[in-house]
Amino acid sequence: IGFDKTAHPNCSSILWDNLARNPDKLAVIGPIGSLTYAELVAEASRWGNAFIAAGLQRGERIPFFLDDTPACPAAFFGAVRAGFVPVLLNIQTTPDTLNFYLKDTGARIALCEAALADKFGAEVLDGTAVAQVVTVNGVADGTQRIAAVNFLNGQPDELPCADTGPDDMAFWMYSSGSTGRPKGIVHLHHDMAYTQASFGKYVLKLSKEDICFSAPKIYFAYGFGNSFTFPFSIGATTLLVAGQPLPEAVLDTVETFKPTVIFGLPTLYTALVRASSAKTRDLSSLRQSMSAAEILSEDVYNAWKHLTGHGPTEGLGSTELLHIYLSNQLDDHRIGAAGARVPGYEIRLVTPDGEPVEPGEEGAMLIRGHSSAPCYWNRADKTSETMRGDWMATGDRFVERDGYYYFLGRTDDLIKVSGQWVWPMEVERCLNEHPDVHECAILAHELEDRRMTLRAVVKLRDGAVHGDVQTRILRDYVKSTLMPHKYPRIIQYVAELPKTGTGKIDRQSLLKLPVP
Ligand code: 3SK
Repeated sequence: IGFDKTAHPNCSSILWDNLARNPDKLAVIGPIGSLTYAELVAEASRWGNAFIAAGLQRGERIPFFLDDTPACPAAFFGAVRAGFVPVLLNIQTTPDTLNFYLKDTGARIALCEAALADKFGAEVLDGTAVAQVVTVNGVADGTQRIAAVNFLNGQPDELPCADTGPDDMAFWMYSSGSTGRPKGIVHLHHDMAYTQASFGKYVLKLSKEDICFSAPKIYFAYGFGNSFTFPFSIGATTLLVAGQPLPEAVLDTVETFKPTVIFGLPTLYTALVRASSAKTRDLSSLRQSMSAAEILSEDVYNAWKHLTGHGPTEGLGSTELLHIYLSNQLDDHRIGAAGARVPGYEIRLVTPDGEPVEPGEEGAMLIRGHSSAPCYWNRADKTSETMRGDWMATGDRFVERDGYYYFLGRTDDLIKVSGQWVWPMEVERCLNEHPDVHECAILAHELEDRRMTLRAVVKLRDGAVHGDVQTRILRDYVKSTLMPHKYPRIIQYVAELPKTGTGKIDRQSLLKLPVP
């Protein structure tokens, strides 16, 4: 793809290049307000200057606990231009994991939505180096809190670029891991430009007139590319909407702001086509829809095509690679395939010994491309397992037919639910702590439409009564203790869990248990 990484010493140029190109064009629109490129650059400069004034040193991490509003790109691009390292955090993170993130990043300053400031209580800050929490989109009481308006007050609206290089650390995201402890995925300054030079240029093909709307949030790598990298790289507009992307709200947003390109997951498209108002909505602004992370069912594909005139284009990516490396083309959809190799990425399917498989045989997928994270922060063990030289082990098993890759399953225990990885053992531990549960096992369950969900097989304690009420209690317990997407959609009760000869839960026989 002829990518010259030396041309990308600091990823803020993705935004700043628009100053010369189209300063008065709308960069961001949405319910909170809009900003032209000139206004967004000025705001980003204030953020960068404020971080410098706060005494941060080059390379220091800044956790972002932010929803999708104009403040997010402003703070992100200001931070990276000034040489700091934003760490994009899922705003549904539980307090103990948030405490882990704050410690792992070693951060002294964190950003937080004012409406979520309660999440930064004393127990979350305990043992961390965080001395200041900057609240965005409002003011919140509390010690160590400062509202963004005050933090930015008086800061200049121009910001010279720090002397970074293409291979310097630019930003992080966290990914769940099969040990339960999340891993900080380190991305470099040239990585965003690489995803634009590959997926952006060869598949997405946005025009300057496009308005992009990503239901997945910026703190997911998928949303990050959709809302930041691709629209800003070519001077298009991004539509940022805070709050949960519930189906009726998403349909309202499409009617009100008229995006031309929508990005979602199969879960969203399924909910949208089933929404009671879907057929009466004006979706005519949409010329293109993208779906990723999981397999989309043919029924949902067809129903969306019926509503909008086009089916979603499917792709698959990973946070480690920053965006999509397998994709269908806008005018060539293979339903059921994750897609073909995106130019700029090399793919190998290998046996458990690392040997290339024969054509048509299944294998574990390795990917190579210049948007690849070099390491997990402070996790040499996990880094060497996953990052093998310049190849990345994705943990997915695939078979290739006619250049298209078909997903067969994982090489580890992780299950992707609503586009996010879940470690079944974490959910098992959580359910086992509920006073009504004697023991349980969590299994992957594929829905008819091919999305994955979790199924719990539970033996209750003596005296606990199974039924709908118990099921609701256990689901709510997981939702509130872990994160909402980790709840088991199916819970079935058994008198005994089958065991292997060594006394372990016999998962093979549980797989044969009929699902109610
Ligand atoms: O397929 C995914 O899960 C993914 C992850 C990160 C970035 C982009 C995508 C589509």
